[in-house]
Amino acid sequence: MAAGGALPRIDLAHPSGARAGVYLQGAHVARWTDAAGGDLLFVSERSAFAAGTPIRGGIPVVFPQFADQGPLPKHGFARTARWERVDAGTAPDGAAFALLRLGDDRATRALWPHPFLAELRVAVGAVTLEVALRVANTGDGTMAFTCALHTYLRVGDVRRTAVEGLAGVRYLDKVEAGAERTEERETVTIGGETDRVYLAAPDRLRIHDGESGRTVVVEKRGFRDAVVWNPWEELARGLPDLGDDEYLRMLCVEPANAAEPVRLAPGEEWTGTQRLRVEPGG
Ligand code: TA6
Repeated sequence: MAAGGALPRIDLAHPSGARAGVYLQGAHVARWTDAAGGDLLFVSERSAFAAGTPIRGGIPVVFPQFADQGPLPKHGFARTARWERVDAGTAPDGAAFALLRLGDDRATRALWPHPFLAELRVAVGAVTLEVALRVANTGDGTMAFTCALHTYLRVGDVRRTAVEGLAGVRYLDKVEAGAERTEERETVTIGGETDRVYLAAPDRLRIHDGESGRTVVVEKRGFRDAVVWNPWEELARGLPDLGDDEYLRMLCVEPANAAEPVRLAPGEEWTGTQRLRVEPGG
């Protein structure tokens, strides 16, 4: 177990040289480098890495409330909760993995009155990172939650970054007060503040970084929606844990159940998985 600032972290190392770092706070993947040494996740230079403060970058686990869609703290409590390390090692397919767990306690029940068990499994291969969130309803009543893996991809220049795979998909545009629209573009480029929930999005998207020539293929299972977020210049200036120009080096593409909650009867469980795969630039 390593420490980043004061926060304990599990470091994963694949024989190929690929690496990942997972903080117990939030079960937060805050570093992923592939076998070629490419740094794939954006983390802000201003992120505090302090107990109780969300990490700005990496893959925050959003649960049990997406954004401000309810009475809980923004994006729920999972991203600042202390998760427990259950297991870590080498998976049968050779991936380096870690399994972390979060259950309800007095603090979570004060905010959200549901007994639950959440597990996050992170697995690193030579050019892949797989993150699976499993949630079980361990109580006697039905529970409903929204969630996301709020993935900050590192890009050379967001103005030269393209997202492929969203043509024809309906989306809620949070920059336009939640207006519902249809994506017309084969290739979505970012030229201003962007905050969209693409509804029932395709399970595979390609994010092409024009600066490095690198493509990251994002595959999801279990998650219905895909959120695309970049704060752009003005909003970024208002975020104390993001440098003024850092918005240029990040794009969030987030598998999510944001528009409609997941509903679980007692004893039921749900799993959502995201698999990221790097295709190097030519
Ligand atoms: O997923 C997009 C979003 O909900 C945006 O509206 C934006 O606020 C972002 O998440 C980051 O939220 P945070 O609380 O981490 O500043």
